[in-house]
Amino acid sequence: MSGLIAIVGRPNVGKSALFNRIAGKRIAIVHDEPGVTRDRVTAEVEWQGRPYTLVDTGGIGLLRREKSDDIITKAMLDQVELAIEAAHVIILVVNVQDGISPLDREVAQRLRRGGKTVLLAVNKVDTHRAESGVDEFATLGFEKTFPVSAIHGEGIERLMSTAISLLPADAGRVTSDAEQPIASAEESESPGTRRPAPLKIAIVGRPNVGKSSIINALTKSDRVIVSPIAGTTRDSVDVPFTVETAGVLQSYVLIDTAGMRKSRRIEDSVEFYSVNRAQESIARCDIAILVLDAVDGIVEQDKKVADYIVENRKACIVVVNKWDLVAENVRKAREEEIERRDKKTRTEGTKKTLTTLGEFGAWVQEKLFFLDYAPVIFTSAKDGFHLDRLLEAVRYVAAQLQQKVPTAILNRTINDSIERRQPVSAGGHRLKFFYATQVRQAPPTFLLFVNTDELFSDQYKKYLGAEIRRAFGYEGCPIILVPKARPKTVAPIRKYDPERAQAEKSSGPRRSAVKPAAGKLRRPRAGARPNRPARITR
Ligand SMILES: Nc1nc2c(ncn2[C@@H]2O[C@H](COP(=O)(O)OP(=O)(O)OP(=O)(O)O)[C@@H](O)[C@H]2O)c(=O)[nH]1
Ligand SMILES: [Mg+2]
Repeated sequence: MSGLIAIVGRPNVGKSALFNRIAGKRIAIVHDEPGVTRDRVTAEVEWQGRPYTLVDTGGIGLLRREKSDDIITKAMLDQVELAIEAAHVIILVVNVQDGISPLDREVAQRLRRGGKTVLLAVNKVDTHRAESGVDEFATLGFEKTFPVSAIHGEGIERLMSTAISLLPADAGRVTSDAEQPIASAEESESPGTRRPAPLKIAIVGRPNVGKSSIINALTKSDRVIVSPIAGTTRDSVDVPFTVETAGVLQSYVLIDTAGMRKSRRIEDSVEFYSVNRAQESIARCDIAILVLDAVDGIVEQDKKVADYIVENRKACIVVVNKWDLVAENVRKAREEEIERRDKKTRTEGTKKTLTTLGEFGAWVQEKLFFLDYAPVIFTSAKDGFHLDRLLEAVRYVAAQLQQKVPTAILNRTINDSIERRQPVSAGGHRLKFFYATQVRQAPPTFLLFVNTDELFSDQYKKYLGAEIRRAFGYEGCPIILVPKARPKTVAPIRKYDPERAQAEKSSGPRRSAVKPAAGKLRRPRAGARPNRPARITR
């Protein structure tokens, strides 16, 4: 059973601070500047054993008549309307230090018309003197008034106990597209809940490439704000999302993030925090979707974001969005190319224009060569082009992240690779491999026992990584190879050990992980084959 409690109020009254205080962690950006939170932020919270969904509506915006043409304000107003529609209990936050503003009155009026249960939280009651200002708010016409200090955590207990008691007993989970409850990974992993944690997918990229549009298109809702103004998304917003394929229900949390700009262009501290939160989102995600703009191509900042994904060793899918804007030109170029080919008019040495998605994909991978493990998908959030492929890629990469390579097959693959290409010796010493094992699935991490790790060059690491990829796929995932040297103090296994020889005589040869004399990996049992999965097709 879960109900929905929405926090509403005009900008800068302390909604986000209250949200954080109740949710118990720093989720929303709190900043002393009006209109900082522009999207709703949702969290699944528990108060005295009762689970419910808490929504920070992101400010009711300015008076309609004051700035009716401001699209962000309008979008914000729409979001609040949505939250009001979906909530069981609404907490209206006002600021005791400002007194009642005309906007408070407008909001209160709108809420009273809405007919939902409203609790009035008079915030910033940090001093005794401030307490006397609380009575003034009675004129807003709400029965239940709660003086609180979100920053100091005062009065929250009383407010929330009342809010919870007012949730309808049968309030089921809110399941509309517009307001699905969020189940964060940590919560899902908590003991007692058996549900697997939904996969966290961070949508990242430069400002204005269409990150929020992709989320809205995938969830078929207006869950996050989209606007042509770069820098619309300020906070990271978690959007729960469920898709059913072939009868299997998959749950994800899509994380909308702020566009990341060059740090020297960051204009204010709010943007600094936004970018910070976007980076945090990459750090906590399972898969990062790097969104590029088809019209702009790949610019320096795209590479920076890509770099950040690689640094964090995250699985990744590259999305080239706004394909609708270039599709027509690409189609024409393709026709011309075919015509040229038919007439054989292309002269030697002329550069071939890219005309197929496959060619474009290869070009993107070449440009982002350090992220070349990521599949490239071309989409249009506007007309829905290839969004199904994007979902397919997400499913595929998620499955790759769960792959566990049997040790025997892994060792045979590495052994064969070494046989095909020996490591180069340095100063008379050659790198020797003893044994390999997969120690982690996400990201796929392999421990390689070697004689000396200093001899394991980056080049050879790259070669072995590529060989593992060739054998097992791991498309979309970085492959991490960790060489582990045999400690110098440990002597190699003695050539002759009478006790061991005796034991082997009676029970057959004992399996040994380390075989220094052979200098190569032990062969796995015959018949074991690497199962390389099919690639994602564009
Ligand atoms: N033609 C076209 N326009 C798009 C597409 N996706 C997004 N847009 C437009 O691009 C603009 C920016 O979209 P947003 O979704 O707000 O971009 P964002 O990446 O979330 O931007 P920030 O939050 O500012 O970083 C809006 O005007 C969208 O309507 C697309 O596939 N095709
Ligand atoms: Mg956005």
